[in-house]
Amino acid sequence: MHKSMWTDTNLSISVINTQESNIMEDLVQPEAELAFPDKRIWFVPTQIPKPLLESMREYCDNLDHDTAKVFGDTQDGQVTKPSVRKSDVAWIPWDEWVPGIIHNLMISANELHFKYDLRHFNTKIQSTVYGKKGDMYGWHVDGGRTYDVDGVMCERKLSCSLLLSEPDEYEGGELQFTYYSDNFSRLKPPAGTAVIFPSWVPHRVTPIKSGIRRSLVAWMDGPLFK
Ligand SMILES: O=C(O)CCC(=O)C(=O)O
Repeated sequence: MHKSMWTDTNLSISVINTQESNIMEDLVQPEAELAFPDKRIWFVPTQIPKPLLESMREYCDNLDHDTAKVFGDTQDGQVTKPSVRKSDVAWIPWDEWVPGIIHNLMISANELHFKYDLRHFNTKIQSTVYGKKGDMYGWHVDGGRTYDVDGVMCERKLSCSLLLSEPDEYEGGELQFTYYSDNFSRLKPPAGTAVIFPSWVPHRVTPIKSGIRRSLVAWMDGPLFK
């Protein structure tokens, strides 16, 4: 079953392994009571069978990965910036079978929980490999850039990370979220878990100490939040 992890501003939580922890049970809030800024992390233990997860990994292994980039300080496009982001990424066209699984998860999460006005997937889906010691992605938000689609200003609104690696395959590499100084989550979910969150929530992937962490990352866009 999908779960919403809601965090109170007075509560500091740490979810290292969602299978061993029942803390999320206590944090589930009735949907109707959740205000816009309280709709944050939505977990889907997708039950994707192991052989299918393996096929997804194989599919990603066959892609040409390149050094991940970030938006630079100017409008000149994307640059590599190892102090901010170190990993390898490849891009999957969104009409192939792997993104199809993720898009279903995102559309479902939106119907059940976020209820944003979403229009489309604006980019390809990202296969991410944190495969070298020190690979990481520092604090960032996925949203914040706006653009015109047929006269409608749009932005990234919903983000998804689908973990393809089991927690015991790598050390470090926690997916962390922060929202207010006393509200912090540390996640290392089982392979096949989708973590879906608003693109405005600050998050990071902590440095890999050993092993390889693989994720599939996708975004959905729509007219600006109002
Ligand atoms: O790898 C992940 O789980 C998340 C990566 C991320 O935050 C991003 O690519 O924007």
